[in-house]
Amino acid sequence: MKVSTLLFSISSLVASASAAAYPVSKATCPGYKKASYPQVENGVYSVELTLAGPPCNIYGNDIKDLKLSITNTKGNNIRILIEDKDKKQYQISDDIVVVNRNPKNNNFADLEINHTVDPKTGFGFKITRGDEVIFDTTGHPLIFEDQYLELTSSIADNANIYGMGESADYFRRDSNNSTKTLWARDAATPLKENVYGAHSIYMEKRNGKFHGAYLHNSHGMDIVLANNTIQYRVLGGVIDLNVFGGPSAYDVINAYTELVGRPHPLPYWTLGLHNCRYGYKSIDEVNQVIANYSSAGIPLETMWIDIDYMDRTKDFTFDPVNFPINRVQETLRDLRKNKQKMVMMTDPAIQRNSSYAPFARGLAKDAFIKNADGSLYVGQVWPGYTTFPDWFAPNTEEWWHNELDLYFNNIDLDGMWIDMNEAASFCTGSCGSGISEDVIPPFPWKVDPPVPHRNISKDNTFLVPKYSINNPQTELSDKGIETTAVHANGLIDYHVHNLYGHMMAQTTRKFLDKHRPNVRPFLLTRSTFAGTGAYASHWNGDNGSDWQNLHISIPSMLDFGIFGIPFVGSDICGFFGNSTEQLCARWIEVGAFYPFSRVHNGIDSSPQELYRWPVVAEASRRVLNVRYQLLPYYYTYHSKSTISGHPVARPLVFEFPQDSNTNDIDKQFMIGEGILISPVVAENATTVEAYLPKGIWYDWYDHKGIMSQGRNYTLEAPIEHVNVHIKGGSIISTQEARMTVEESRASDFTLIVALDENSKASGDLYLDDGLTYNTSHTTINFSYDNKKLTSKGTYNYKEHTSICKIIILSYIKDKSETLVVVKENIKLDLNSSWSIEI
Ligand SMILES: *[C@@H]1O[C@H](CO)[C@@H](O)[C@H](O)[C@H]1NC(C)=O
Ligand SMILES: *[C@@H]1O[C@H](CO)[C@@H](O)[C@H](O)[C@H]1NC(C)=O
Ligand SMILES: *[C@@H]1O[C@H](CO)[C@@H](O)[C@H](O)[C@H]1NC(C)=O
Ligand SMILES: *[C@@H]1O[C@H](CO)[C@@H](O)[C@H](O)[C@H]1NC(C)=O
Ligand SMILES: *[C@@H]1O[C@H](CO)[C@@H](O)[C@H](O)[C@H]1NC(C)=O
Ligand SMILES: *[C@@H]1O[C@H](CO)[C@@H](O)[C@H](O)[C@H]1NC(C)=O
Ligand SMILES: *[C@@H]1O[C@H](CO)[C@@H](O)[C@H](O)[C@H]1NC(C)=O
Ligand SMILES: *[C@@H]1O[C@H](CO)[C@@H](O)[C@H](O)[C@H]1NC(C)=O
Ligand SMILES: *[C@@H]1O[C@H](CO)[C@@H](O)[C@H](O)[C@H]1NC(C)=O
Ligand SMILES: *[C@@H]1O[C@H](CO)[C@@H](O)[C@H](O)[C@H]1NC(C)=O
Ligand SMILES: *[C@@H]1O[C@H](CO)[C@@H](O)[C@H](O)[C@H]1NC(C)=O
Ligand SMILES: CC(=O)N[C@H]1CO[C@H](CO)[C@@H](O)[C@@H]1O
Repeated sequence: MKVSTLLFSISSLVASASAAAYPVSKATCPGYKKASYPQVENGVYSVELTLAGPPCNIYGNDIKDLKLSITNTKGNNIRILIEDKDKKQYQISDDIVVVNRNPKNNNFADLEINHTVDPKTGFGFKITRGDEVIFDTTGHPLIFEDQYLELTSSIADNANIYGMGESADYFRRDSNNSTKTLWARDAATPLKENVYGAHSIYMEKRNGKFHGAYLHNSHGMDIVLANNTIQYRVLGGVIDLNVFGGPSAYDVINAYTELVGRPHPLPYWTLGLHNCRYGYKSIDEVNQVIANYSSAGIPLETMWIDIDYMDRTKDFTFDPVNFPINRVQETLRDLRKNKQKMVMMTDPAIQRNSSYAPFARGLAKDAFIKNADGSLYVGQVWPGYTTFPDWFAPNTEEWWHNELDLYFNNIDLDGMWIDMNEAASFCTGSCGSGISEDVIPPFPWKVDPPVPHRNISKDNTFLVPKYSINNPQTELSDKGIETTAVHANGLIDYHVHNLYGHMMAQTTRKFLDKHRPNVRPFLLTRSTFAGTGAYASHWNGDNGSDWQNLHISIPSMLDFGIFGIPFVGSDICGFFGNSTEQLCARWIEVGAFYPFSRVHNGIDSSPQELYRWPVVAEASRRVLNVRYQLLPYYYTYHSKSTISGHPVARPLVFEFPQDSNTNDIDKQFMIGEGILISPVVAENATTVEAYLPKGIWYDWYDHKGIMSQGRNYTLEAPIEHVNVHIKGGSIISTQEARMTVEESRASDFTLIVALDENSKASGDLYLDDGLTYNTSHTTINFSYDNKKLTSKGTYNYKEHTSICKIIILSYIKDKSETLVVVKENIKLDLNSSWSIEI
């Protein structure tokens, strides 16, 4: 949601200053040498390392004695753990990120690791896949200090690098000169900078093959791409590096999500269209929006309410005048009657106010973050001076679950939205400490710009670390909980800042699982970390209503496919600023294909619900018609993601890795393997340059085929139209587009059989009740060959609908035209195998 825009101009000035602090003379760093005989125990190779010369102490104190452990997990995933021998450095515990160290599924690439000690640079290691070296630290001294780690590996010339974030950036990262900073931050998606989440996984494509690496570390870090290297500069902890051999992009993501957690299963209804805005003035306005979507014939599945419903923005309360609880309950009941849903927002910050029961109960349970002297840490968020739940404290879960239980007794929502969990705070430090509770904060709370900025002692290296990551704020603590704030176990926030949103999501999902046992919850979170996909989904935060953001929304979505959070999307039509009719039309033409498709808007922006402009309404009806027909297809890919992590929205380079023309493409994307979207993301354009990889591509609407050798095509794209193609060789399962997901799901199926050059096609369909965890399910593989359509599968779910139409598309090369055969008035069963001649 929101952010203080005021802070921007100030902070960007500071950014350049901190970047200039590097490089320093690393030449003095001695590296490490072996200090013991290697041991192999339970398949883990280990050896002690010791500093190979006098310490260099660049950004901290060199740690003399280390232990190296290498686990080669079935040839595909090598884990290299370099920790301090005394184990004093912070390591993420396995219950926070539930790592699976015993992978089952990954046995694709044969990785090998060799390590050496160079007389000049000391210990280094090399990981090879066959003849290829894919990770190589030799020649670059390892630096291991209490507050600074540095690990460097070589990358190819002009390397194809993807991943690392969260950051609004072009999909292929600039490998010659760029820095990805990992420090969760409440910022309005400034280009290339660090924002809400922290994901260190990157992937590199070389010669058509992918590999990747994930550094399991929660500290702030820069990952620098320059001089043919990738360099990790980390503010603490240990090196726990996991290298994945691929060789496909999906193999890497499979191995990564197997390690940190697979995406959670989704309730089917979440695939419908969502609408939200910050700034709805009353429940009456919300009701009007719901009605106006309906009368415009635009399917609205889920109505959202931002913090507006709260009483002076306090969690778990209702504004008695504008959002009285009984009226909100009534809206929920009405939505349910129409098979629609409702989601509302909850923030972590709790108003410090003894008369406010959630605070009083949290205090009694000792559930909040503290200052070093044991007093409460008090920052500022929407309701004024606030405390923050400490997810490390032993009673916090019980307290939070109780508050949620009381809240759900009032309003039994279909899903939850947790925001501001970086965790954002508008003032720097515990600014409410020492201020009496009787001081009534102004409402709505205005952000205090940090000018003049407070003076802090540079001697406290947890406030001002000697290595300054490229976080564009004056202090690391700006806009968030102070790095020296203390968690229950005595840990300061410096070490675990990036885990806050992840832990909140984990604890919140646990409640939702208890609240409706066996029903898959829906939870949306702003801040994420490695493995958050197992608990929650994500939207890309507070973007702007402009053309650049429309474009960047595509790579931002694709990044989260790598991060193991495939259910993702950006605010359709943009959050900050005023959208225009043209921009909003083009945006829904992209956004209708985001896995998570939600219109959202900022409080100061003019309204942009999809019915507001005639052109947008028409574009929405057309494109949502495509989306809703494709719901079974989307759902099938989401179900696959829970098993293999494979993303739903895919970059062309993952699907066509041998075709180097696809390396940079991030204005087009695929849904699954069979649907290509080529939208307009430029103002005033009425055509689009679309790259069609080698093969046959059928236009979604008129079925016209193109046989491409792999080149750009100029396609017509009038304002209400988005180009969608079906890849030859695919069988796409569709149902009818209706006003709700439930109605669509109950309609007849149509199979679109799009033949390739050999007149063959295949595709999958996954079916279950769309709601519970332990539902029985059916998986069907359709294939077409030699004029015969075959359905084979495992049928455990009793499906009540049937296939009532088949459309066969075949491109006739000699005539350069498409032959369309439609078979109607049929009824083919989805509960058993069959085969028919067509
Ligand atoms: C790596 O070490 C293995 C033995 O563990 C050896 O067979 C292989 O040749 C070495 N590879 C390289 C590239 O040095
Ligand atoms: C990388 O940057 C260097 C220095 O700025 C430049 O000389 C070189 O041409 C660049 N390489 C690529 C592939 O852009
Ligand atoms: C690298 O990028 C930074 C920040 O964008 C820029 O200031 C610098 O000039 C670039 N360096 C080279 C060698 O291109
Ligand atoms: C890359 O190498 C150049 C020349 O040695 C150096 O000035 C620059 O700082 C290096 N960049 C990084 C990020 O190490
Ligand atoms: C809903 O539509 C009605 C009728 O066009 C209009 O008067 C009202 O302002 C609209 N309200 C909202 C919130 O869109
Ligand atoms: C403190 O909480 C009580 C109970 O919710 C509320 O009536 C009061 O307005 C709150 N105080 C402030 C300063 O917001
Ligand atoms: C910071 O220190 C400077 C010089 O010591 C002083 O002039 C200034 O008022 C201080 N600022 C704050 C916010 O305390
Ligand atoms: C699983 O579903 C069945 C009904 O199909 C139900 O009886 C059972 O309690 C469910 N199990 C769990 C763990 O919820
Ligand atoms: C957006 O439009 C509103 C009127 O609806 C206007 O008050 C506001 O200034 C506009 N904002 C921008 C950023 O142009
Ligand atoms: C789009 O057209 C409008 C109206 O003619 C014009 O003002 C605007 O500059 C054009 N934008 C671009 C990017 O060409
Ligand atoms: C296709 O067009 C884009 C720009 O519209 C261009 O960047 C790209 O190089 C073109 N691809 C090919 C293969 O010509
Ligand atoms: C990538 C990008 O364009 N980000 C923009 C998102 O919107 C905010 C507010 O308009 C801008 O400040 C960012 O630059």
